[in-house]
Amino acid sequence: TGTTTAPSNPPQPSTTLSTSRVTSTPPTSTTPAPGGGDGTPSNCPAVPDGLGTPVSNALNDPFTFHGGGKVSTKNDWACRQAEISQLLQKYELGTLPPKPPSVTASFSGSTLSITASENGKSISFSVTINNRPSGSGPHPAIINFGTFGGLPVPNGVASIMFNNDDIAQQQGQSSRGRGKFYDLYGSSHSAGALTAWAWGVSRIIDALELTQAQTNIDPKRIGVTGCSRNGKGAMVAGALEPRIALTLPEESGAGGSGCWRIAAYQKSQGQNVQDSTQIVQENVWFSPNFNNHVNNVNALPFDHHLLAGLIAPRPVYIMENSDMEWLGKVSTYGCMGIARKQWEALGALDSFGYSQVGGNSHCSFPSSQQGSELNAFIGKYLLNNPSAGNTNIFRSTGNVNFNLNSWSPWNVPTLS
Ligand code: MCU
Repeated sequence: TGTTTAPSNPPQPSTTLSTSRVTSTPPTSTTPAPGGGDGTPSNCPAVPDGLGTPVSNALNDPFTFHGGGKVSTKNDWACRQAEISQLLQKYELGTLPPKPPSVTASFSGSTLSITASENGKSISFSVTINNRPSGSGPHPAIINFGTFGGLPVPNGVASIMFNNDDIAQQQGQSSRGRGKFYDLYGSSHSAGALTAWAWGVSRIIDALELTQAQTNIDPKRIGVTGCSRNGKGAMVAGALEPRIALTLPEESGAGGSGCWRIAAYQKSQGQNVQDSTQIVQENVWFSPNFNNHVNNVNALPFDHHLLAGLIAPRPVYIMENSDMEWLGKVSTYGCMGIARKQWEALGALDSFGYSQVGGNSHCSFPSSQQGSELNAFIGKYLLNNPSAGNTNIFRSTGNVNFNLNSWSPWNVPTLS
């Protein structure tokens, strides 16, 4: 057993939803930018108030700032990611709190116990680390949300079992504000369950950083996965936590890898697709603030291609199911086909995979995605094997009829 206490927090850039400047001072440490993005932005343009110009029958331009300026460098991209994260938190996800002043952890048997304290309140939760590889290490691990589905994880990679419902419940409307996140931050905190779970993932990584000598798990090689509602959680965790090395959302559908505008368009054509108006009735995945926008998603300054873009250029492999439109056959294909252009702009197409197949029931992982796709991503990005296979993947076996270019009427720059 080892017990380690976090050193007192270095000053961190604010994650509040200030609309003045993302940050006006140069970075003071190598702490990753909170709220998404791989770099610490410097000299970012101010984010104007308001929703901006509506975008209809197309997805928002990733490469134009909310205030109208163009994104032309990788540093601009880090600024744009910080801006997109702010906008997503403000209008859809709710606020992601920064790391609490005290995070402590201990590891015993296979249980990693975590305590986070702030403002005189404390919460504790634990995760189980299964299949810890023997041998020198440190070894990579995949954080697995909840109980739906689950991926076949190859040898050499541990599985960290995360009971996300313990952090934020998802049992319909009555579970709003319930769970340990809300015990710490108050039941009327703006964060929806997806954001609360991402906060929990960040605390797991904090704990892995504190206990590496005991766990022999490498906090720099952590993947995250979950299926369906928990796939939405995996996607949001990968987007909001830049320490996630590999994001593996399984059948996340609407609210994950699907785009609101595409679903709204399909619904107008009479298709039975999950859309924004339905999803906020069904559950508490999003902030209550999102309710104000679900009837007019064209007004939003983002869609979920930009949520995915918070991951770029880090690696992501998105698995979807072509058998039911409800699960986002078209809305995820179109959304992620356009999201992919962000990895293209960054010269990182080897880090982007979208694979949609059918014939498997919801959340039962199909073997057709295992050998040459999932194993290639895990091999290359968690097991450090550069020859693990091709990871530049965009495919559907579902004969999807969707015009990616007409829905993305903007240029893709080469970001230097
Ligand atoms: C695909 O994820 C959800 C979906 O959004 C819901 O509408 C449906 O009820 O449940 C799916 C799920 O989480 O299945 C386990």
